[in-house]
Amino acid sequence: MTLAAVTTEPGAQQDATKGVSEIRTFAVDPSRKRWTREEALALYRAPFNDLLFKAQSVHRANFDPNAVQVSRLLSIKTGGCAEDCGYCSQSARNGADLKASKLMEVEKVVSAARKAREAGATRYCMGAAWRSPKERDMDMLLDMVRGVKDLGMETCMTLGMLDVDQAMRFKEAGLDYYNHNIDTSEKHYSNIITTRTFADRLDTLSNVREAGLKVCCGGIVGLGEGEEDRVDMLVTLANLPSPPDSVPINMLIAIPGTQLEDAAPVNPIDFVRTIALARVMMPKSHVRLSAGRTEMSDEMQALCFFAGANSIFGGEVLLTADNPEEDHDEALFNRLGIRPMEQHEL
Ligand code: SAM
Ligand code: DTB
Ligand code: SF4
Repeated sequence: MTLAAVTTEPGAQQDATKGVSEIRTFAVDPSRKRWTREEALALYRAPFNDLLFKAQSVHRANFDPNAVQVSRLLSIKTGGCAEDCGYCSQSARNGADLKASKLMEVEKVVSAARKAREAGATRYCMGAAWRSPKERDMDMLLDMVRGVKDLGMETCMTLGMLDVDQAMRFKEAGLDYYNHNIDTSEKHYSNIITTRTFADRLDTLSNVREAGLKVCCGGIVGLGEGEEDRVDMLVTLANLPSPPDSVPINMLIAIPGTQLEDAAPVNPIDFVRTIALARVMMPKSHVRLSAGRTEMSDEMQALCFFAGANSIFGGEVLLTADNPEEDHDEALFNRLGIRPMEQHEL
């Protein structure tokens, strides 16, 4: 039995550190639908209008269709990462033109968060180019969480792999979300990353959930995957013991010097189908239209919102790559009659 098969069992998730015989159980909603690959693939391949109608109907049953949550990202430690993710500018193992920097000071992080709050962001996501955080950095990281939380914002971190103890310490400091993406299907994973496994990713997700943190987990479209891989990735996410609270769907930003610099561009209709499928399969999650918006037309983004995306990253940089200008996003929201979600609505 593969790990993905184990994790699709209701209420059970394998803990790779304990072996197959010891299974951690979680409280799960027994009425929750379990997705098969066949059902999900049939939806992905349905006539576009049928898929979008379904996605918009599910969206309206669960959310205000005209409100979009805005998160803001900050790279608190950039570049020099030991992992070999084939898409990432920050891996020390690729040839991307990027200056590495050390961990930012706490005060600078908190003052950047304050500015983001003034610009309308409700969630602040701090990212570090690490395989996992080191003990020597924990005190500063915990202070960052406390400082941003004190501003009244939701806090999110993405720092690589965490053990349960680290996850619990973040929870105690006031961390709301932990972002840790599975990125693609289990089958395609080793074509993109070799320094860790899909099972490692699931293990951190389980540790994060066990600590009571909310999970932000999604992936990337455009890694040379087939439609089955996109669907399998969403089946894994939807069948987790609880679906992720936030599901970021990134479109690959092909960065010169990385393994995927020449990856074929993603067909916009296929990207919208992926968003729609995520919305139908994870009706109560925030689906985030994440990286890659600078390459999307306004019309494509509008279709993504119609398909059920209800979160974006605001601000003119993501971690290292460009994001649309804030004026452009404001004008797009106005033209579409979309309003930024307020803190109390989250
Ligand atoms: N190092 C941590 C980790 O890998 O979990 C946190 C930061 S990492 C940059 C966060 C996520 O950003 C990745 O999992 C991936 O999904 C996304 N990402 C990174 N580079 C990207 C790119 N060039 N295009 C699209 N998404 C990207
Ligand atoms: C996610 O899924 N996308 C964000 C966030 N989670 C951490 C990161 C996107 C990074 C895009 C490439 C860059 O800025 O280097
Ligand atoms: Fe490192 Fe994260 Fe980039 Fe992978 S995605 S190279 S782990 S920063």
